Order: sequence, then C-alpha cells, then structure tokens
Amino acid sequence: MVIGITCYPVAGGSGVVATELGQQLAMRGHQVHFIAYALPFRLDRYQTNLMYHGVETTAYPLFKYPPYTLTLAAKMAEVVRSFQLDILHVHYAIPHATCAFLAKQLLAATSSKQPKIITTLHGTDITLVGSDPSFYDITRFSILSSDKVTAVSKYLAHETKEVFKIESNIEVIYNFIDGDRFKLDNDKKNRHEFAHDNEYLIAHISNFRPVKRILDVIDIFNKIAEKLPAKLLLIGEGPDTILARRQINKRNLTDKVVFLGNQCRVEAVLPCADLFLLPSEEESFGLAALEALACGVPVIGTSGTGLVEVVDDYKNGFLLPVGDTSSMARAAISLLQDKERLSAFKKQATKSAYAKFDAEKVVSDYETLYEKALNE
Ligand code: GMT
Repeated sequence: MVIGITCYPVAGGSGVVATELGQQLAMRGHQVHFIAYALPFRLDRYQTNLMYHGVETTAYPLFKYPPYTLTLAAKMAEVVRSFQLDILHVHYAIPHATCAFLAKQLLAATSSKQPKIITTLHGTDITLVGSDPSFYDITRFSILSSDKVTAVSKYLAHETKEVFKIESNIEVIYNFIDGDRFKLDNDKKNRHEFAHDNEYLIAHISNFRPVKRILDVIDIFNKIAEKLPAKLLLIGEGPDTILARRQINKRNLTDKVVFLGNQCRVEAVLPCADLFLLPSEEESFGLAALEALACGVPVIGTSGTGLVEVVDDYKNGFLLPVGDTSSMARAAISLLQDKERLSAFKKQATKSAYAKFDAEKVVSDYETLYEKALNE
C-alpha cells in the first residue's frame, strides 16, 4: 500500500506512535510518506520506503496567523496526487482530520484518486481540545468524515462516543512497542551517570504539560527520598519545566534530580530506572508508561484514566487516585524495599507489555484496518 501519515512532529506520544508506525509499515514493504511541518521527532535515520514532505507556512503581512491548515491540506492533496496514496492516516483530530477532509474535497474537484482517511485519536484532541466549545463541532465533523476512526484505548473510544455523541464504530488499536528496542536486558551501563549503586533511580518522561502534574512527580519523589536514597531522572520538556525547576530548588532537591531534556532513544536510559512515575490528571493511554514497562520498570500512575489498560495494578505497578501523592509515595517505598516483590514486578512488567502491545500484532491490526477501508 502507499500510505500518507500526518502527525505533530514534536516530542509527544501521538507523534511517536505515528512515526514508529510509519517505520514499521515501511519495513513491511509499504511505501510511507510523512506529511508534517517538520521532520518527526523520532524519524532520526534514513529508511527504505520512507519519505518526508515538509509543509511550509506562509508569512504574509495580512495574515495575523499563518493559515497552516490550508497549506497542510494542499500539501496532502499534492502528495496524494503525485504518489497515488491509497491511505491518508492522520494522528490527532485537530486540525489533521479536518485537513484530510479538505484534501479529499480538493482531489474530488479535479477527479483525482481519493485516498481513504483514517483518523487516530490520541487523547487531548478529544478530552481537552476537542471538547472546548469552539472546537466541538469541527472535531465531531472531522471524526464523522473519516473513513475509519481508531482510538488508542477503550477509555478514549468510550470518552469520544460520549462527548461527541458518536454512534459509528471507533476501533480500539492500542499503542505498541518494538521488541528489538525496548528490552528488559538492555544495557544499563549508563546508570552510574544518574545514581550511585546504593540509590534507587526514579524516572519520569513527559512533555511537561499541566495535565502531567509535574509537581506531583516531585512531591512523590521528595517523599521517597525522605525514606530511601534515591535520584530522580526527568526526561522531556514543556511549559511546566520552569515550574519543575523552581519546585526542585525550593525543596532543596537540586542534587538529587537529573534533567535530560528531550531524548529520542529513551530505551537507552529507561532500563536503568527502578520505578517510573506518571501521576497524570488525564492519560488516554500513557505510551511512556508502556515503554517503561517494556524495559522492566514498574509504574506508579493514576487510576480512572487509560492507564488502567496499560498497567496491571498490583502486578507491575500501582494505580492510585489523581493527586494522592502520599499513597503513591507509600506504594513506591514499600515496593522498593521489598526486593523479591520488586523483581517479580519487573519481570511481569516486560511480560505483560509484550503480551498485549507487541508491534508485530498492533501493526498488523492497522494493516487489516487499511485493507478493510480500501475494500469498502
Ligand atoms: O493528547 C495529548 O496529550 C498529546 C498526545 C501526545 O502527542 O503526546 O498524548 C496522547 O497520546 C499518546 C499516544 O497515543 C498517549 O500515550 C497519551 O496518553 C495521550 N495523552 C493524554 O491523554 C494526556
């Protein structure tokens, strides 16, 4: 198949999933075309069958805001026409699904081949952005105009149907991990750069947005560090990075925290960690938690979110109510202190991650969906 993929190219789960899906599809012999305003974050090497088409934004004095959605739609139509795309797979509803709809209209107007539009919903496109009244109608319209819609968890599919009153099918296709990269026995040789042998290493990865509750991460870590020797490894950056730094200084934790910023090969450092924290307010899936589990790192996260489909409570992590940092810290301390249980959790982490979320299976699910769309 010839497949176009549009995603946000910056660090973040939806872009990561889109990029890794494209890479996997290209490895399977499909021709994949990325259409985005920048080279996607994890698209860090040349690969056969994989191409990137940049979308320019036009600066013109009359445009207070450059009309990116229009240039994206026009670029989508151009790439479809030039490479005869069968599928246009857009990640994140706003504005990508809307642009795909517009591209399809442009193609119809010139009687060109029209691709099938697949929209994958990732999270805040529905839970926050999509339900903002000013985006509600356009998000609903864009979802309904897609040929197929997928959500990355049952939780998100259910939320979407409820919020947008959608009756048509939303297929759940989980996020995935590549078994060649995310492994329990990955090299831990860098561990000494972050923590001493007698210290526990606690990790967190996110785009540091308010929804990730970075202050809770620091509070949980602080409570752990009061009882046990520990270091905190922070990966990623975003609007709340400054807040995190301030809080770390205020609590005199500067010597105990390592900031790595954005990293595209997190599998090189994740296996060094003993525990992963993701106390988000909202999480449709929690790809970072899955990547941690795959590397054998148990997760402490929040209940009532999509994390319940990723983390097996009491088997490879603990899920507790949003904001309950005391319980999260207590769970972390008791797990870290119980060597036998910690080791069982670590083994179970990798095992359950691959039982449900192996790329081999999930990428085939996307292929099947594309074929279904093409045959309708
Ligand atoms: O929707 C977002 O917040 C952005 C998106 C991203 O690009 O990071 O994250 C969402 O998609 C990820 C990939 O499917 C999921 O793993 C995250 O749980 C989800 N984020 C939220 O729901 C907050």
